[in-house]
Amino acid sequence: MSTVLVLNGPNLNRLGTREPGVYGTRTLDDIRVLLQNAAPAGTIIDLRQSNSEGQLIDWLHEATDSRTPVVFNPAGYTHTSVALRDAVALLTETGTPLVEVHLSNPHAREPFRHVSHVSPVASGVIAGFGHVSYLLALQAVLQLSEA
Ligand code: DHK
Repeated sequence: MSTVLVLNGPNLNRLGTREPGVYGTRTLDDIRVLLQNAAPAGTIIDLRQSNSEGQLIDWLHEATDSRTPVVFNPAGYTHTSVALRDAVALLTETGTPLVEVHLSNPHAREPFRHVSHVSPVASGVIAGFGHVSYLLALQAVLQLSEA
């Protein structure tokens, strides 16, 4: 059995009703089911969400210690959090992959969304494909885990 941790930052607990024109109509639980169905047999999708930066950092430390690959949507913290960036760097420095994911394409949106503090220390970034971004990110993180 292997695990992929799928971490989600602030306001993503409101997916489904939050700005559906931007983020789509699927809930985070819908995305969890899609990912679990797409995952190879024996892979557990451990999807978590928090509105708290500290909680997300604690989960990244947990993934670092257990060498668990991560798909991470830092949501609004993408553009503001040096602390999250540092926690992601701790993880990826160990050789454990982390794919940054976004439902929308932040580069096609307001200028303040064009900067990601996480991208320079992530293994890669997938953005702009709605819920499909998560499926692509899962594929990528699994491939990187095998490498
Ligand atoms: C989600 C958010 O909550 C925004 O703050 C980011 C990201 C974009 C997304 O597209 O998944 O700017």
